[in-house]
Amino acid sequence: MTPTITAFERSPDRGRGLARDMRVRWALEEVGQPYDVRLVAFDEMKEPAHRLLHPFGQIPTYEEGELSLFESGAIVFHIAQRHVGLLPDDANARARAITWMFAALNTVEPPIFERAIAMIVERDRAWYAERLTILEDRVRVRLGELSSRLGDGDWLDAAFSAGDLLMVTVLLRLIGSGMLENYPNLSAYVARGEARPAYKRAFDAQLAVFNATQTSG
Ligand code: GTB
Repeated sequence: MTPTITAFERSPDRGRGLARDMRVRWALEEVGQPYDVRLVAFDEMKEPAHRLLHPFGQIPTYEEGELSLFESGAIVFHIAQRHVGLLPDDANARARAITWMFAALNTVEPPIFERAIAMIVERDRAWYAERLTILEDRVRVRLGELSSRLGDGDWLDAAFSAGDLLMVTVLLRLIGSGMLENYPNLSAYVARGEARPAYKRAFDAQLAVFNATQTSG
């Protein structure tokens, strides 16, 4: 059965692949699972019909027959469990890969997300510069720790896994900030993720959505 995911009809990131449908698209591409996409407008996300799929009125969602999921991490985990390619067979290696999935979403993403939100909603506040410094310091702490653990490895735990997929999507939010560049191994790690054919297919698919909005007006 072909799953259907939801994505922004008009993503505020203008096709840069930063919205969270990107990680779901990438996971589906990695495992070779074709999928359909239903595009939703901002107001539509808050309607009862969409809230049946997503209690918080957001994207992405995932529907597959009777199953309906929300939360990008849970969706990627579901895809990784159902298909070969995103989680190792060895039980301990699998548990470690799942640990990295949680680390990406629970430990590394929060300070990066906080910074991104502050840059949007707090920019005009008198204390913005001071707050941004504090938030960026927190991001740097996590980047330093992650960089130390990655060392000269290609991926976080031997083979590429769903943990790397989520971590790369989290770090991509820092592109253009100048912060990632201070950790050459992390920059190379992100580039390694972006170079994967499955990433490129997913990226092109979401970019095509943005490009279509440019021609349709
Ligand atoms: N924890 C949930 C998950 O991981 O699935 C969070 C889902 C979420 O934040 N969805 C956002 C959404 O639907 C889109 S991805 N927002 C609409 C709303 O809440 O009303 C977050 C996002 C949005 C925009 C950019 N950007 O422009 O760069 C990047 C990321």
